[in-house]
Amino acid sequence: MTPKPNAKADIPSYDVLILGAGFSGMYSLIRCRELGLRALVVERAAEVGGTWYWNRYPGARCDIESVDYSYSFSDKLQQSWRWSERFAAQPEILSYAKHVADRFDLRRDIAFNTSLRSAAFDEVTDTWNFETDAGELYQSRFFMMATGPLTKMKVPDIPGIEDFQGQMIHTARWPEEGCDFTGKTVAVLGTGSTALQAIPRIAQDAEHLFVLQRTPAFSMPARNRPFTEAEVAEVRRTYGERRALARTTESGVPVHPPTKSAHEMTSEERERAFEAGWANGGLSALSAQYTDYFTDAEANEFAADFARRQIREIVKDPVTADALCPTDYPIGTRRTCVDTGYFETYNRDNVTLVDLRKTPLVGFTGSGFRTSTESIDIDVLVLATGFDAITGGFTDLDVRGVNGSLLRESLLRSPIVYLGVACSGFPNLFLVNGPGSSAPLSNFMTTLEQSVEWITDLMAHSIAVGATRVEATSDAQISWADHVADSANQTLYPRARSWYNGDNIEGKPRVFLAYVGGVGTYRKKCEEVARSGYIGFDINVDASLAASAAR
Ligand code: NA7
Repeated sequence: MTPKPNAKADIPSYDVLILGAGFSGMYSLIRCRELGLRALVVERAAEVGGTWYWNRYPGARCDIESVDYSYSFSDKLQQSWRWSERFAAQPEILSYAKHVADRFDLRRDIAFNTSLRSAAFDEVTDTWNFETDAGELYQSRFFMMATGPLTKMKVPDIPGIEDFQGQMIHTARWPEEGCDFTGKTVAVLGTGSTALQAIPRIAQDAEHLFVLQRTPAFSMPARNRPFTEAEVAEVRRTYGERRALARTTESGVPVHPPTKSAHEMTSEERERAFEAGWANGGLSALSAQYTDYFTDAEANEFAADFARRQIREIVKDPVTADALCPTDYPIGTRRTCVDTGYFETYNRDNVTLVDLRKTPLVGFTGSGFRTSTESIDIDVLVLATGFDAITGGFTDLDVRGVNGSLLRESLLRSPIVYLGVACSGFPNLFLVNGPGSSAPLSNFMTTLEQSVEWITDLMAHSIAVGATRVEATSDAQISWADHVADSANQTLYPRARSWYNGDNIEGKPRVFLAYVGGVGTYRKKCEEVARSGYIGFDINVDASLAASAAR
């Protein structure tokens, strides 16, 4: 397409421009089509899949059960897709995304290999104007940022890192052809969810693996296994009920919540519950056992103590086991990991844990890394250092709203947007599962469907009433941010340094970025706002459009 900067009439124009062809963006396109809205998706990758396109490091897999980490909007789709395992690996999830793209013929409305450089709201025409890196121009009435919470990778600023002459790979940009570790000395920097999945796999092939750990992680065993035909049949039979329940729970998975406090259980009862949870595995192996896991320090410590005992039982070397035991934050307040054989990996002769709290990382050299006590040569450095989470996908791009104000600056001042979807000063812009939504603490597939449906309903409503401009009020945004903060402060979450609080990115304000009220409560609050005629939004009706919409 030839850009024609001065010929606005020739600029391709849409009702909605959707940024990102991950699961949120794909469903946004499907919903827009259903509502008769002309939509274009802009995607920097060559394929659909979003986070599952980029994060193809060894061991990458979902830590929500696959039958629940999938779209629920089409019964035909969920009845026809067969997940092979309890927790699907990245290639299978990417195949699923491609299958959805084929089945719903999505690619014809997706501009792949296209990066937006800027988006600017035109206050005269109430439209968004876009420019891509290649200089192409687009315009649209609405702009949906479906950029995902784990998009902008974090590359740590560590002295000498740019001097390292070996191979350096960030897990979120794994080479498509893979990486052969045979005969190589490898260092993995980081021990979050990503590293815990990758480390056991890398250790199998590497000559030697050094794990550079600053903060140890709590991790639950996945107990992953293939699905039997009987299980598949049962899930298909009960899919409707599973999905309905998932939409009402705190975490967006179909599990009935616990009813008892930890203090209403004897220590034997708690131990039995933990043992059963640990044997079954999965993210909520311990957290699902009682009601006050995230709110009561003593109740939380019961579970933390159990998890630490499991580490000490698995890891043979007591010094290593000790270093792997988290002690300075409540369990669950940093994202709990789910692993397959992570702690067992430290019993291998070719794996060394480098405890950066005891021997801090001084920096990198041309040939390896240096701590306060030693220098080690390595061939490959794997950065499993995470993301500028939740806000990074929204602040990366130059987005200008009313009076040319920058979204990046607005989110730096006050990161929580109204209902997690709309930011005052940025009319007709919607953030799918943005800061202040329940998404980061939940099954993302459940929350993205809710978010996309709610946003597209609001767009359809504004078109129906003849509005050209929809904008969250500043008062509504502030009061939602207060509610999000009050809710977080009633839990243990703020006690940990974590990406939930923006702690992992220098200069980011310390604000709890997710709504802890849970998926079901969040959904109800959003529904109430819609029922009220979208209280908290200014919806400017153009009289002539209203008349034509009514005809
Ligand atoms: P995380 O969970 O943010 O983990 C990043 C890891 O990298 C964590 O252990 C960090 O240690 C470590 N890190 C980052 N920077 C440094 C520096 N400068 N020095 C030493 N160590 C560092 O990212 P993941 O990709 O594992 O997981 C993200 C989400 O993806 C996950 O929660 C799931 O929802 C899926 P730190 O904690 O800062 O001490």
